[in-house]
Amino acid sequence: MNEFEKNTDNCLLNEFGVSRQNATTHQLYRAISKTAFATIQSEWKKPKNKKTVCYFSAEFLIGRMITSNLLNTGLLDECEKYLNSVGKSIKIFENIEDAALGNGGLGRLAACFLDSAATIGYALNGYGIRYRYGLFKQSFVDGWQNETADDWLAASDPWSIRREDEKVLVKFGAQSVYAVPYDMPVIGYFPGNDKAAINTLRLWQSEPVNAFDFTAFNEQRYSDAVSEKNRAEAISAVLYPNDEGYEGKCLRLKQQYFFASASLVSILKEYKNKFSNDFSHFSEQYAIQLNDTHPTVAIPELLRLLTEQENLGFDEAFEICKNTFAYTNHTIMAEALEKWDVKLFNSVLPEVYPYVVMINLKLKRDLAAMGICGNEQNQYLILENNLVHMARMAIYATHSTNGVAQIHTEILKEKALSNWHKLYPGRFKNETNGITQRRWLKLCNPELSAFITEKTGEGWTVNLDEIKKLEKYKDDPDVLNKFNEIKLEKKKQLAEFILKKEGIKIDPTFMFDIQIKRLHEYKRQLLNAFSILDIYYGILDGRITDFTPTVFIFGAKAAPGYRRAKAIIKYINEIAKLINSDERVTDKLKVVFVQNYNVSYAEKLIPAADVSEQISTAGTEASGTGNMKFMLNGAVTLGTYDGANIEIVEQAGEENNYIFGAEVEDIEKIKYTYSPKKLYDENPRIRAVLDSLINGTLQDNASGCFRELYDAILYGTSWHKADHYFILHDFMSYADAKLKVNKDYKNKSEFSKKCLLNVANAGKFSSDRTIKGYAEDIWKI
Ligand code: 26Q
Repeated sequence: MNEFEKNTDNCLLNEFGVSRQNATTHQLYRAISKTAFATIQSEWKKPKNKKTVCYFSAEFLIGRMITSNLLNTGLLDECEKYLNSVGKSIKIFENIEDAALGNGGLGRLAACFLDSAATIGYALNGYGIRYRYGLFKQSFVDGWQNETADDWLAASDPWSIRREDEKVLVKFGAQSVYAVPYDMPVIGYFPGNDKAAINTLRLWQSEPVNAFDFTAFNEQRYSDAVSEKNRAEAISAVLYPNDEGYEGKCLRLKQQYFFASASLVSILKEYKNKFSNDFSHFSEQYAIQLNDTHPTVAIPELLRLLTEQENLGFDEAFEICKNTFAYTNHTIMAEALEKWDVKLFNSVLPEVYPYVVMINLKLKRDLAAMGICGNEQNQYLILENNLVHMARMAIYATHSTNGVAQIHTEILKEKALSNWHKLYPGRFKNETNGITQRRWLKLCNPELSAFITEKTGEGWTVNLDEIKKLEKYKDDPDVLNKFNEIKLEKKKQLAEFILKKEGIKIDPTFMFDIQIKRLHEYKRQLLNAFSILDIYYGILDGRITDFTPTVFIFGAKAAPGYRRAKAIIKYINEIAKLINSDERVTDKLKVVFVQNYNVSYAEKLIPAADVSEQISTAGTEASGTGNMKFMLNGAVTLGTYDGANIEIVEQAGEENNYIFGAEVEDIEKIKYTYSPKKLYDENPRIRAVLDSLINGTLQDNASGCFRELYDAILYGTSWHKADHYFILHDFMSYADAKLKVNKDYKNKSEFSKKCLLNVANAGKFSSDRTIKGYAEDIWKI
């Protein structure tokens, strides 16, 4: 018996009194995790003698930890053998919950960055919130989204260590709570890589200072007795299930301050252990990256701590802040930039607000010195119109602002933040997003990974550029065949999983066309839905012949308060019902909306895709990262010139992808004259799909929500013009592109060649490259 087996057996015996033969899945999960954890313990928390990066983020969408940790420690095979010895496989851990402590792209990016930094060997630690409940679980009831709490801790959390001794007191005016850190090891990819490190993800949990009020209890005021506990625990209770859409809620601000303040206090403590009260080295020792504006309250908080507790002067403290902090912007849409009502801010954080005022005064002086006076200043002010503008603070009080894809950064510089760019041109940078190839190829697609390794060597796991070596096989029929076989195998596996989870049977020989991402109007799931209906009508009326059988797959969660997004889910589910029950198209068309789309589901869907749907209105998707995952797994992109799609096509060739629709410049030109009603009146195909919303073809249970979608597209609303996201404008171009993919798919070898060329040219999209970019351009490490 080897060490791993011995230790796991011991752990099972000691903790649960069971042998491996009769251990439950949860017991095995815990014992294997603990054993793997023990093997890295001595490497963890070794002090590192270099600059440390602190990645502040309200979200870390890490997904399932056990498999990636086993992969990175090199224990995956041993674990598989261990489980095989009792007739099980690593698949049993599919029932273990994901850690869904994030909404989507921004949170998943943070998780990829942790993996990359540890693999490269940078000292980068994550700081965030240990939400009691992560993103809600989704199911469909009669086609409507239903939400329930995500109890991710139910199976215990073997990967975290509670550090009672490092808890921190956080004050909100009269209320005080403890922030208790739970540390998770972030394990770099070790096999064959001597640079790898083990970093830390520190997540703070909010707890009461006094858990129980005995006096109140004795006076029979039972709810008073636990009210402090409830109020404290509320702070880290739930992740806000809302991306983009701004919602100024007092609890959200408390969350942000809670983790920003606790993190800073613990960083300062660490720093002072080394340098005591000499703060002149602080920004050489630490870089703090703000993942969007969500942790930006850390800026006035650090100012407060340095001046009030460390007795630094304001200007000196401000310089330290500026040199330490850097800000990443993830959205173009002005309405999504965080702003807080001054009254609310001041009442929740009375100790911090004065520092916002001081930063604003300093900004005014700087503006005046640059010749910007009077009303001219308003567009820059952090305090304007009774609002605290977080993005303005994040740009002004840091040394770097970056966008997340070339086009996004250009739009920031030329439009959204052009005024700031004029003031501080040197501060603006681009760092195109990336994904970790360890999770998004090696782990989720072992079949393709093994084949790539066979053809190019092992190097791509830590240097994705090496995947380019695959390109020389683009005309090799054996390689293309094998490539096809692997794709078919992944499609079979997905079909089996979907049958089990959704009870829907899909044919793995169909083409798989997949759109998975948060549900948003700008991402245009509705455009996809319309085009499917158009294909359905086209097949029925004979306009479309010779159609390659296709299954259209959706996965998406809608923010619970986003009514129109929920209407779109219902609409797509009704389309699925209509099409899947029509025997005339059974051998041609299938539509599936999977429930509870999350990281683990993505790991199954992405390797099985032939077509990746990336169809946001040009100029709206900052980058996208799902697009990169599909590319790496050999799907072609059907997409607009938006976000990172542009760079994907630049790498893999336009001829190997399917680009359609208006570009940013086109939209600029038409945006004031655009008339969707005209397109509707003139084009019978557009009319047919749109009318399905109101003519009884599809039922919304008399809620009126389909009519509302219809009206929004044709007539607009009080807050948006008609068809704000140009769905009808792009419809024909999209429908044509979709039929083109469908036709091209028939030529198996030509199509596989496109897929292979996408894989071979995905090197740029490793988050290893991204994180090296941040290290060089921003953190200077
Ligand atoms: C803000 C205020 C109140 C409540 C919630 C929020 C909130 C929460 C999450 C605002 C935004 C988010 C998440 C945004 C996000 O995921 N953006 C995506 O970031 C990716 C990584 O850079 C990009 O690839 C995507 O294009 C972008 O949409």
